[in-house]
Amino acid sequence: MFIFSDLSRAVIDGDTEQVKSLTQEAIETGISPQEILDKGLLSGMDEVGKLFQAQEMFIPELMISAEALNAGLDMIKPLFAEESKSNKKKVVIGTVQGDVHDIGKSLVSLMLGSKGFQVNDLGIDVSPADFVSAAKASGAQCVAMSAMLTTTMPVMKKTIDALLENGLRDKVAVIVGGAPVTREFAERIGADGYAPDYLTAVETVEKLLSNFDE
Ligand code: B1M
Repeated sequence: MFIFSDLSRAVIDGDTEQVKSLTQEAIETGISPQEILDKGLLSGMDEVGKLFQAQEMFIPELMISAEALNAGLDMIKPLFAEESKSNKKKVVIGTVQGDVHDIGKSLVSLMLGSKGFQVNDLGIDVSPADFVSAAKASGAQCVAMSAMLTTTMPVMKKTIDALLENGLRDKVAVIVGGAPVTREFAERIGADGYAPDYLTAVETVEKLLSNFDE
């Protein structure tokens, strides 16, 4: 469908107004939010990643593309929320300290919310101490961490250590993800779960928390 390639192009161009208008058109045409996201918005960001890698796009353009993508995402968020049914289990989520990439983390957060989890999204650049205090304060059953830089992956291990030091490690399941994170890395740092994408992340949290009381 042309609308998907047009939407991807608008993300690549960082054209927020065009992203908004095409997203609106796609919603009105009855295209599912999942398709708008995967075939339009994210496929555009995939291309942005390739252009950046090839040094054909630079940081300021990346930021503008991310803003444009987020504008479309904001419009489809309520459509995911309509499917929600509360299950009362609590998840604290964030992008780890030193890391400002928020798109993948926000998608995991959105999908968990749409499945009825009570999500406390701490945003980006979240320190181990902040994960610990949020988990403690909310009585969360799960801590979910995203990292997009090889240099920030070690913060995931530091956060697991901080949960242990604060007596929370056996009370929360820890799931990690993000482009450079692998299952092998997750196992090595003692995480309970790993997911390569936002849909698997939700399935993994559901599985991990199926044995926790509400
Ligand atoms: Co940055 N950046 N960036 N960047 N950026 C990457 C990640 C990079 C791979 C680009 C590259 O070099 N090819 C590279 C990292 C290399 C590495 O360490 N391995 C990189 C770099 C180097 C940097 C800077 C250091 C650049 C610089 O300043 N010189 C800098 C760091 C800033 C910082 O964080 N301190 C930087 C900055 C930025 C921007 C701010 C400009 C912008 C982010 C804007 C924003 O997020 N609001 C940005 C962007 C846009 C990217 C790329 C192009 C796209 C990232 C993205 O949003 N993808 C990225 C290239 C790439 O990934 N190919 C790149 C779409 C998103 C849906 O995918 O987040 O991977 P992703 O999420 C996936 C999965 O990973 C998974 O689910 C999603 C899909 O379903 N997932 C989880 C994510 N979190 C999960 C958590 C889970 C489970 C699954 O459980 C809890």
